[in-house]
Amino acid sequence: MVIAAQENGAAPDSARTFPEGFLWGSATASYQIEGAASEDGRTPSIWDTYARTPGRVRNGDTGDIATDHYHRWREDVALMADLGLGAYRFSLAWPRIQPTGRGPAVQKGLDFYRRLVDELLDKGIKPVATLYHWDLPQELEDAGGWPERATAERFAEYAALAADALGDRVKTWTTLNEPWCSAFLGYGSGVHAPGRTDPVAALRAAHHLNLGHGLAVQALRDRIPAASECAVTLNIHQVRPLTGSAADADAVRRIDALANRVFTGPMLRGSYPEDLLKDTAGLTDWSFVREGDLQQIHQPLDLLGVNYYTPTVVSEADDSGTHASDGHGRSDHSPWPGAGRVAFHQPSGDTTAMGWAVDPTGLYDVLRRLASDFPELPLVITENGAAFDDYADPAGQVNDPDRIAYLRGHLAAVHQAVVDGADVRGYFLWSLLDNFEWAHGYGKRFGAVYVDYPTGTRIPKASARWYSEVARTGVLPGA
Ligand code: IFM
Repeated sequence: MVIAAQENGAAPDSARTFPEGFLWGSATASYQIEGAASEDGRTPSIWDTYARTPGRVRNGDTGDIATDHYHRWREDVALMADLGLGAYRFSLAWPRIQPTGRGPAVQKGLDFYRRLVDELLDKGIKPVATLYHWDLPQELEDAGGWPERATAERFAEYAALAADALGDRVKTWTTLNEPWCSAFLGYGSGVHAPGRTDPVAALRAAHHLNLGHGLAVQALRDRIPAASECAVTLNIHQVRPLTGSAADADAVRRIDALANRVFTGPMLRGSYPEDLLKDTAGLTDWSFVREGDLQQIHQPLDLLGVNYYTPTVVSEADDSGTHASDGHGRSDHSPWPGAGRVAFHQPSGDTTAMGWAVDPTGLYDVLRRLASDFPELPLVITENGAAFDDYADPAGQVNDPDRIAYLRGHLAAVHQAVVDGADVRGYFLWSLLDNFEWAHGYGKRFGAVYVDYPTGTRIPKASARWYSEVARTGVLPGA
């Protein structure tokens, strides 16, 4: 590991040039930015329901208006063009395209994304579409949600509709965003929608998300040009032991199985990890995995999307363990079914406004591990970034040196991973805009562009200008 000089966001000392063709982009997600929650036929998703439930989201915030991107998309594309970004990762709102989660597509929903994609292409920005970034149509949740196989089948039908409408324009697709959050925060700890707290439902959800991914990849491949790319985006956890003890190493193994290998196993190897099945045997016999499912899930991919923010530090716990400091929100219910006695620890050093430790070495380690475990699979950082307590000063400027330091450190880590052999094809800053940060509402600002919510005014932060220079030149400047 040779990026010690950049640890904790400290600056690298010499300029680093990224490979020719490296993709520089930014990312968003439908519910977090679009607003227009009931326009043009869109119906509630599980996040609409969750956000409207008192006590679930800070301050009672909802995505009803969000950044009003549904109406300001042209301005947002112009912002990206001004910043010189080469790519934009966005998600399609399932309830905008298929409001009940079944049946034909709503033309107005498709038209919105066609206009957006056409504008991006017109400005020379590559569109990268995510099919599912957590906004499940509420009707599908009412019918059982991700714990049920039917949801995976519906997801493949929706993928087909999206591919039919946009497959001639969008050349890179990712199926799911962070299925770990959908399964384990949504159905385990309940800190995400739909807010259920049932460990078995969480494991069933993980399997049906895997199945949905595999079926959706097949639906896409049947419709999009052969040269188009299919991916999935995983928030690979860099799990580290608190001490060198064997007990802590086993805590790492158990969390790694539930955080990472429950997805990479079936998707990229065609099987669930044996140790995961054993660890969770007291909860389920996994009989919801039917014959043939693993073949359906294990589809060849062109890229693996990696989201990284901070490492996870664990140890064996003396008692039943505390999950409060695992960085994923407070709940009396664990998002780690079957993990047993695991304690989560705050890594030392600087933190972002989320309380997440700033540690680019975690990103380096994730990339090196994936490059070694799946050497044939190119990687793309589909999300990386940080929330800080940004504000516009009296001159209307937003200065965010901490975000620049964070990005600098993490880009140095990506560069070093590339130098050391990882095939990383691009980087998407999370996020283009300040937006609805799930259970934190609008209280956490991740954007490179500041949003004044009452007026919708956008102000590129100092970090946006800094990132723009990196994106235009492909060079991470020295300190
Ligand atoms: O805002 C989220 C995003 O929706 C998914 N990945 C993590 C981000 C920051 O929490």
